[in-house]
Amino acid sequence: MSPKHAFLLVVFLLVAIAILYVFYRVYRSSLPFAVPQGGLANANQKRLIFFLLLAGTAVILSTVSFARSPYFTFADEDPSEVVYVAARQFAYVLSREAINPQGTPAAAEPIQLRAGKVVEFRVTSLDVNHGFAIYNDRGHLLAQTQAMPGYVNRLRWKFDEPGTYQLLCIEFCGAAHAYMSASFDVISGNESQTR
Ligand SMILES: [Cu+2]
Repeated sequence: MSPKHAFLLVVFLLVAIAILYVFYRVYRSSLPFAVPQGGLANANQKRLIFFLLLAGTAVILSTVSFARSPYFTFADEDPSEVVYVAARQFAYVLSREAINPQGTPAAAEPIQLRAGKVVEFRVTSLDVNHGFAIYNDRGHLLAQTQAMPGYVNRLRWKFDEPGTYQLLCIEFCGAAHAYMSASFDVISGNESQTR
């Protein structure tokens, strides 16, 4: 068993034990009420400690996770390229020019980006909510945002490797949702850009 699988197994077992414990406590709480030793004051004190611990855990987890929020990724770097994205059932329109949601649907143009440069995607939807998820050629999700009608969500990303990247919809949007995809190329930062 690889270390990664062993780690997953341990996490799974810990979660399973936690779930069993919750079920056990729920079962116990259904038994006739017994006055705790030390009376109700003791129980209230336990409850207070429990909630203080819970609040402390929430503060620690929020502090750790908010600092890694993708909203702040490349926030202090100006994008060198902007790509406008309009999602609709069941395709993406990618364009270098702003897309007017009320206008005639723009034709998708092939997009070529440069590696090592910050690009900003301005993502909207022409109909319902869609996902806008960027995958590399190994099928790893790199970044994602929602495509929402009436809103423009900005997603900044820097591609480290040249290659073909795939866009997939990860928000269920209708019958052909599973086939909603598009792709764009990232070329090495040194090559001259052709459009
Ligand atoms: Cu979809």
